[in-house]
Amino acid sequence: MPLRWKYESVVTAFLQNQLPPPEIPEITVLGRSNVGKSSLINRLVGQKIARSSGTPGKTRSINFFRLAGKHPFYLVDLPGYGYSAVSQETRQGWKRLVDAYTARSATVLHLHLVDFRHGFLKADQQLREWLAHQEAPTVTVFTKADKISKGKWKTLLASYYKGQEPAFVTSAESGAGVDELRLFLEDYVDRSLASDGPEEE
Ligand SMILES: Nc1nc2c(ncn2[C@@H]2O[C@H](COP(=O)(O)OP(=O)(O)O)[C@@H](O)[C@H]2O)c(=O)[nH]1
Ligand SMILES: [Mg+2]
Repeated sequence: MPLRWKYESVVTAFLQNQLPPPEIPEITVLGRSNVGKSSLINRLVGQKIARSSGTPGKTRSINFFRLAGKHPFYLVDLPGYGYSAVSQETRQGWKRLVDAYTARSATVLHLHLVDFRHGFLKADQQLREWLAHQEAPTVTVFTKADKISKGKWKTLLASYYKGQEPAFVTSAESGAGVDELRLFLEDYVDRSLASDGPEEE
């Protein structure tokens, strides 16, 4: 039986004072609009909890999905950081919200979603620069792998990815790689809580 998470609730924050208190570990899902953030969240949870749309750059809110595995945690849907075609004013507001979000220091891991067909685009390089300044580590998750024939996965992955940390190749469509990612995240939440707790002799 593959691991399952129970979906408990969602908090939507448009403004800083709507951010939930930093009480449980948070795993952030980020990447360009349309890269497949909402679809992957839905596939990981096995339920349509995040709205997926074909229209990029619509979302101006941060969605916190409270899930329970062994321990409760938030999966956080954080839409395109800084690179949406919006007015200067909207972008400033969005930046303030994202800065307030990260300042809470509840994030234990960032998942950077990258389209497996395209690899790291300019927007992804910008995001990586931002991520490099964040406290929590980043893991790369390639999306839409169903669009590439499986025989090409290994070579393609090697051509994009030279990092040391794990990278996942996934498809929200076929479910490829999703069970592995879920297990990894569950384990990550566990370990982040263990390392937070009181030291034992
Ligand atoms: N073929 C395929 N399409 C996908 C996959 N994941 C997402 N999509 C499609 O890509 C579009 C954007 O997905 P969405 O999850 O809304 O992206 P978001 O903007 O990053 O949240 C939608 O039309 C999805 O149906 C996938 O794994 N395979
Ligand atoms: Mg989305």
